[in-house]
Amino acid sequence: MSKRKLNRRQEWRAEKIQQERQVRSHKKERDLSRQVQSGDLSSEQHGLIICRYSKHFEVEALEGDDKGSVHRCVSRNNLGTLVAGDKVVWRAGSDKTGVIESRLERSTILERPDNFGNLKAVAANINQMLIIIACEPAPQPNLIDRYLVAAELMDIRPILVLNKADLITQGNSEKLESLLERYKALGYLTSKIVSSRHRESDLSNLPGLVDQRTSIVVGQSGVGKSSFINTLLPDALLEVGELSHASGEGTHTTTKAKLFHLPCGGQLIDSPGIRDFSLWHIGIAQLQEGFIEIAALLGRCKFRNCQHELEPGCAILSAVEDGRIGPERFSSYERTKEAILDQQKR
Ligand SMILES: Nc1nc2c(ncn2[C@@H]2O[C@H](COP(=O)(O)OP(=O)(O)OP(=O)(O)O)[C@@H](O)[C@H]2O)c(=O)[nH]1
Ligand SMILES: [Mg+2]
Ligand SMILES: [Zn+2]
Repeated sequence: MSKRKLNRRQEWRAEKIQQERQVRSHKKERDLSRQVQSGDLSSEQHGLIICRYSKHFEVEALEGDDKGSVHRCVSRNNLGTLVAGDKVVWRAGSDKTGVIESRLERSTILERPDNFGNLKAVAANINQMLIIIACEPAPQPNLIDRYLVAAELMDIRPILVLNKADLITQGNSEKLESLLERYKALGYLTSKIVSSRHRESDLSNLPGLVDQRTSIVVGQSGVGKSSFINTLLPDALLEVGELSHASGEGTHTTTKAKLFHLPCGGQLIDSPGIRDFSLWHIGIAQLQEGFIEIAALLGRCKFRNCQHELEPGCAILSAVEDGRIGPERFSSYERTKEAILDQQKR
C-alpha cells in the first residue's frame, strides 16, 4: 500500500474517531440534562477533586449531610482539565455517583510539560511543596532547583525533606548534609524524616509544617513519597514500589496525583515521581526570578540588557566569583537556561 494511501486512510480513521467522540459527548450531555430534569441528581453543591482517573473523578462533598463522603463522578463537557485539589460545583447522584458542573477559580496550579511539550496540570490550589529527597536514588540538585523555581513562581512555600534517614551512613552523610546546608543557607526550610518505612518514625516536626496547608509531595521516583504519606496516614494504603535492582532508580509506581486529609487540618497530595521536571514553558526572565539569589541581584548589572554570560560589570557573575552565589546553583541555572533555549529553538 502506498504511503499516501495509508495516510488518507489514517486521516479518515482519525476523523471517524473524532466524530464518534462528538456523538458520545453529545449523548452524555443529553443524558446528564435528562437526569437533572428528572430529579435524579441533587441540587448544586461544592466539592473537592481528590483524584482524577481516565474517565471519572473522585469528588469529596464539602457541604450538606454527606459532607466528607467521596463520590465517583463524571464531568460535563468543556470544563478543561480538572486535577486533585480543584474545587468544583457538582450534583450528587445515587450510589455515591455524581456530575461535575463547573470548576471554581484556582488560587494556584502546578503545571509541567509532558514529553511532547504539552503543558499538563498536576494539582491545584496548593500552597506548599514538599520536595522529598533520599540517599537512594541519589539526589539530583538540578531537579531540586527546578522544583524550587516552580514553587517560587507559584509563590508557595517549598520545604526540602530528607527521607530514608535510616540509610544514612558515614559514607553518604557528609554529601547529604552539605546539600541540605546549601539550601538552608538560601533561607529554605529543610526537614528530616528518620524513616518513612517504619511506624515509629520521627515525624514529630512535620505536622507543624504541614497543618492548615495543602502540600504537594514531589520528588524523584523511589524517594518514598507514597511511603511517607502511608506512614502519616496508614489508611491511605498507597502502593509502594521497590527500586530497580539494575539502576537503583524508582520504578514510577504512583501514576496519579491524589489528595489526603491530615488529622491536623492540612492536606497532602501524592504525585508521580518524574525523571525530569522540565521548565520549558517558562521564559528566561521567569527562570531568573525563580533562582532567589539571582533574582535578588537583577537590575544591578552595568548593562540593562545584561544576559549574565560574559558582560563586564555583571552583578550576578561577580556574585558567582566571590561566592555569594554558589557554583552548584549557578551551573544548575545555566543548565536549565540552556534546556529552555534549546526547546524554544525547536
Ligand atoms: N530504607 C528505607 N526505605 C524506604 C523509606 N521510605 C520508602 N522506602 C522504600 O523506597 C521505595 C520507594 O518507595 P515509594 O514510596 O514507592 O516511593 P515514591 O517516591 O512514592 O515513588 P514513585 O511513586 O515511583 O514516584 C520502597 O521500596 C520503599 O519501601 C525509608 O524511610 N527508608
Ligand atoms: Mg509513589
Ligand atoms: Zn548581568
